[in-house]
Amino acid sequence: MKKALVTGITGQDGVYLAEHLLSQGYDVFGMIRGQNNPRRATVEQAIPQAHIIDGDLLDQGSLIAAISKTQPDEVYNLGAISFVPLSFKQPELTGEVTGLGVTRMLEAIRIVNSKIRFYQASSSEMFGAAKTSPQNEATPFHPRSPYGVAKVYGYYITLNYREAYGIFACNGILFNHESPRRGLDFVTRKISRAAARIKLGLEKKLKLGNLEARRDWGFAGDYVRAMHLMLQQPQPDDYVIGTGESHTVRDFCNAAFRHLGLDWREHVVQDQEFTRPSEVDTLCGDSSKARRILGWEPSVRFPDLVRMMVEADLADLKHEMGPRAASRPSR
Ligand code: NAP
Ligand code: F7E
Repeated sequence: MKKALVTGITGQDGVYLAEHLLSQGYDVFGMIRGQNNPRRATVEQAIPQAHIIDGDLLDQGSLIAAISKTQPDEVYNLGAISFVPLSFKQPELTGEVTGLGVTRMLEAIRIVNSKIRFYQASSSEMFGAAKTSPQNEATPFHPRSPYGVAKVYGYYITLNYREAYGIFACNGILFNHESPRRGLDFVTRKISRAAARIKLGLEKKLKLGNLEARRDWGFAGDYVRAMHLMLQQPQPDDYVIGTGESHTVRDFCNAAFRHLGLDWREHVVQDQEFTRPSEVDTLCGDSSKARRILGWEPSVRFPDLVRMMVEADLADLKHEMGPRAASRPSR
């Protein structure tokens, strides 16, 4: 039975990836940081078959200990400070976790067993202010946030350990991927949650920043399949993963509210608080290489993704409200 160690198991992708690896017959170890991490219980409930192991990307010794103890065949490094606005507020910590954390994990692999295969969660945010569209593996990087800069460092250190030490290390350059498990602050989930709350009469307004930003949004469940496929190839390589379609934040609002019979223009207000010191205006992924070599295809398109997220938030809120949901006047 193959063994995989996953950092960031408490995040959106960590849970989907663990489920996928378990379905492929893996023994899965999920790394959790901190004392009394509040998300530990959620992971234990969602994926009870996964084993929890302590560790922190800020702590080299804990990574060496985790690798020595679990002796994995594959390591998936999903742990990061991943919220772009937080990276502007805490740029140094972002560099430590999202950037140097990759080096610490690669060092742990090099020291304990350099045959372990390594996946690095690289990001389309590395392209930032790209001059060409769509972006592929050859597009130059121009990150626009401390997060994007830290991911560029993580990308290159992964490449360097491949070239210097022959480690089977791959970068998955993933465009935005979403789901009902997406963190509540990311724009898609913020919109789906608010639309559902407004529908149920729990809220009236939704404050957003730049409505013109354009992203290539896919479904997280599809994207974790690509991570696994990268580590099953005969040679390590880097792959762009996206749908090839992009939409604005405004489009997402329109689709989400319309699905509930609402007009987004009556509810969405713009607020400077949610604009960024420097923005990534538009991103769109060209995944031809992944389609050709990995045989990877996304299965969920934009309208279905929006529907999936809105429906899940509505069901979740109704469940939380109990009988109150039926008696409350909805919009
Ligand atoms: P997420 O939901 O924000 O999860 C981030 C994970 O990192 C959490 O489990 C968090 O654990 C963990 N983490 C934070 N600080 C850590 C530390 N010091 N040591 C160890 N773990 C730490 O992110 P996601 O959306 O699942 O994304 C997974 C990865 O893919 C991230 O690296 C992200 O940057 C990257 N990525 C995401 C997207 C996307 O669209 N989702 C696209 C491209 C790349 P706690 O629960 O302890 O905070
Ligand atoms: O913003 C705009 C915002 O925070 C998307 C992370 O997973 O994907 C994610 O990064 C766009 C931006 O994601 C609000 O300005 C408008 O242009 O959902 P987001 P992100 O910054 O694209 C990449 C690939 C990653 O790797 C990251 O880890 O939406 N926007 N109004 C807003 N964004 C937020 N969060 N909140 C707003 O109110």
